[in-house]
Amino acid sequence: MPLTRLVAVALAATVLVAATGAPTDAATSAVSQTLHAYVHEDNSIGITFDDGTAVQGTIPPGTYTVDVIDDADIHNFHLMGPGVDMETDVNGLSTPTWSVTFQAGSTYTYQCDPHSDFMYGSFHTSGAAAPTTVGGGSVSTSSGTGQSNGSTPAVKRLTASLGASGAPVLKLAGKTAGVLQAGRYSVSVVDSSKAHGLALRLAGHTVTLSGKAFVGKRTTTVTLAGAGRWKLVSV
Ligand SMILES: [Cu+2]
Repeated sequence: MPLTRLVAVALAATVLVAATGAPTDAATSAVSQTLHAYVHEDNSIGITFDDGTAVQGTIPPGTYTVDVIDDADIHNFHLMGPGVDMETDVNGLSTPTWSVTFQAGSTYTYQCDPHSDFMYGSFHTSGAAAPTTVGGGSVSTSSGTGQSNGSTPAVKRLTASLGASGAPVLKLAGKTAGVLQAGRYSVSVVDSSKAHGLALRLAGHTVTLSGKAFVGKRTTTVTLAGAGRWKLVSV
């Protein structure tokens, strides 16, 4: 290959890299105090700044107004993370406006609860996280909270099973699960009941694992926003 041609190819490659790198740079300059969250009938879910740039990567902490459009009656929009737990109904359409405060040095996740295995996203906030405080009660937290920077949380494996008539059983690494840390979990679901589905529940948080009509095995990835004694319930 002649040298001039080689240079042209190299230049084209450089331009290509610059072009694909652009959205990330744009995201940092596009920050607006109002965010736009959406979930549509076509399984799309997301959150953007005023100019349509996706909210991803790292954004400034602080108080934001979130305008939500949930125009799907089989999906919902659920935004969660430290100090934030807001959701629309799965059944029904709504366009609420939320005021949320994102804490520094934290990770926030959004998802459609019934389809959290493929309809989700997350972003981080800049700055240092405040020391972890557990409000009231006798909640025991295991060691290690607040130590990790949260950039690459490991996915832990759970199994959740529901017999045709028995009680739901939740296991973490083969042992009956007690306190679960916040984070992402890959859950092997075995649902043998035609009448009930499975969900994980903790103090007002409900994460659906399988629907009432579902019978069989599936693997779903869920985000548990809070640490504590998550309970597997049939719903
Ligand atoms: Cu959905």
